[in-house]
Amino acid sequence: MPENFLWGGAAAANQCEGAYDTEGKGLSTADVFTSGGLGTPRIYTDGIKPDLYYPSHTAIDFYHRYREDIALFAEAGFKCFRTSINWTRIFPEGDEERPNEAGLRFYDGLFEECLKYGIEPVVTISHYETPYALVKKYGAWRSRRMIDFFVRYCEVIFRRYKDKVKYWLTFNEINVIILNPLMAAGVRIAEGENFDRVVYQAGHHQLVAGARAVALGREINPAFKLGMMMLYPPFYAETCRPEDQLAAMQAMDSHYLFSDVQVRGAYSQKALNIQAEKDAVPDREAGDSGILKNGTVDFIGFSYYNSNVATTREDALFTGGNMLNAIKNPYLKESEWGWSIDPIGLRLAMNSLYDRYRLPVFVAENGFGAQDIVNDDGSIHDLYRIDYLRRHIMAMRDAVVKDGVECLGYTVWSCIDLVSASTGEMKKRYGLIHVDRNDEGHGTLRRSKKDSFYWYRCCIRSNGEKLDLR
Ligand code: BGP
Repeated sequence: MPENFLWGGAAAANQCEGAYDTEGKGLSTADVFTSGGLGTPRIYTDGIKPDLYYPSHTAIDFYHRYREDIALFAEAGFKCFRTSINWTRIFPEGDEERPNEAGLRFYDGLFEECLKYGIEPVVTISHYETPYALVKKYGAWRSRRMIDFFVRYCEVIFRRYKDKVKYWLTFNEINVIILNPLMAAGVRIAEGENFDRVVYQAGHHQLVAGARAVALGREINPAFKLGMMMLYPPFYAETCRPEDQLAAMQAMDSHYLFSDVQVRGAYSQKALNIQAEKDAVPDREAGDSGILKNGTVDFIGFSYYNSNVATTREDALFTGGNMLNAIKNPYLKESEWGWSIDPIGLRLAMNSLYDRYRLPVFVAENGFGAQDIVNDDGSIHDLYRIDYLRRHIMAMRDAVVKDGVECLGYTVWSCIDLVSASTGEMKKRYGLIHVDRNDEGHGTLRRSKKDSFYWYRCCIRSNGEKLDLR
């Protein structure tokens, strides 16, 4: 792999920090999601209900234990650590004039701790946690007022951390707004509303906000690397029937709609047609096209877990998948949660993004959720996770070495066990480091290294050369 390749791990504030009301932090949407499970959706409650369990409230207590955790990341040889800033630590309600100093201090400490070990922080500005007060007062990203609140937040963090953080990602998986607008943007859509109309309007506000943030970041520190982040769901056509091929293309179009704006600075004609067809063209202000043009990104972050299948058949069999249930692919095995395991899909994703945009890509999330067994001696032999990571890293290497894709880094999801975004579970574990905590919120929170920790350390030390299972 290229010299200075950013090997590391990823996490998100709301899934690991806990301390949901500590030192002035306000409530975010993530704090009012109960836990769920496979087939049991998480419930979004109106405020906190005393008799319900909310996994983000303590999560893995990274807030108080980050020094210990970052020391472990350093031991694994991480070159970077991707995490997010909890917006509500900085602006508890989201619309204040002044930030919360205690929240800013927390991230000073966190980033300094990373830098102490030579670990580059890669920071997502908004990862699935909209300030809850903004949801109540303005309907979150439905409202154009969110743009100013978001930009104010960005200005504060860009100025504060300008010498500590170089890599920024604006919105986590921006295209997920079309799949889960509540999680991605704090937007709940009432029955009878035009779903697409609401989603594309809220999405437009995020695109404008993101572009303004990029332009501002560049002004504050021209050395910043400002990226976008999308969920990349490669769609295979089920057959070579032209109709299936068209279905696959159209499935991808709905996701490229967002990245095209962030990379090229304008909606494509096809995107406008998609929106018009659904009677969902967002209201735009006169200055918006200039803002979008002026705020294009430097690199493309994306998450990749599984691939999908597109078909025109109506009786197709579905299985799980990240954020969207996928049609079963008979050539692929699946995880316990039904997500297909497809390393070649990662190579295809990297090629498609690079060929389309000619900008460096960053594999910001890739990993394997599984139940782990802790043996009596404390060891955890997570060979299945090693196998998944190994095969995906090999595919990434092929994309870089054989296909010539420019790739800045790879951050495994996740470096440490944390709360699952879709199910709220702890038992769907992704970490290289185990955390003793269960789905009911019990456990010592003790950290211990899994076999995958040692394996990944070896991979990083050899810059992606040594990927043997043992
Ligand atoms: C991505 C999200 C992450 C993360 C991951 C795994 O879509 O950006 O926050 O959680 O998916 O998904 P899950 O936790 O639902 O298994």
